[in-house]
Amino acid sequence: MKLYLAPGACSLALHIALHEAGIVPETVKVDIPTRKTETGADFTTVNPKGYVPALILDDGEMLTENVALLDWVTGEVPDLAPTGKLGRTRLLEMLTFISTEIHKPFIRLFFAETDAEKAMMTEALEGRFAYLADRWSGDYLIGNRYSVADCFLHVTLRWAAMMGLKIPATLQRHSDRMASRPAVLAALAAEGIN
Ligand SMILES: N[C@@H](CCC(=O)N[C@@H](CS)C(=O)NCC(=O)O)C(=O)O
Repeated sequence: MKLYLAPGACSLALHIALHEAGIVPETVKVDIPTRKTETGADFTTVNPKGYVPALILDDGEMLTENVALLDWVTGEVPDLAPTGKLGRTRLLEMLTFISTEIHKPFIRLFFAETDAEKAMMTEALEGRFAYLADRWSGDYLIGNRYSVADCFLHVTLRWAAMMGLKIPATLQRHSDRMASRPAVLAALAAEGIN
């Protein structure tokens, strides 16, 4: 299995989830601005969408899109998903929230061209983290059970720290706990970051 990633980018969520699932993928780093892989190949010939993550399965199938990929991991290892009648729906609800309401605004924050845009995205993101913190119970994001959603949240909390956002104490504790998980350490080491 081969994972195309950019170190520390949203692809890190899948990378952590794969390690949690006991899957150690071959990794290929992509330079996002040039869309070249570390071997100098044109990444768009692999994934015409041009963005990471892209996962090549052993049979050659390619999977893209964080929500689908993280859901796929739970198909491989159901222990990484919430349980119960609404478990999968709650997982997709949370992954979609992180993807569309947290991940995408971060992209706007990273590339904000004015202070006003930066302030607007900062406020929006801090509000969304506060929303999660206000509904938090237990140690994990959904139903007090560790899931692939925690992997995705962790990556966005790393970005929040990097951008100096205010993080609620509950989420900071989650991020600190996540940082010492062997799967997180293994994925970071493979990406050459800390
Ligand atoms: N819809 C995709 C978006 C993935 C995405 O935004 N990846 C970023 C890194 S965090 C990227 O590769 N951006 C390059 C680009 O959009 O050209 C997903 O949810 O997986």
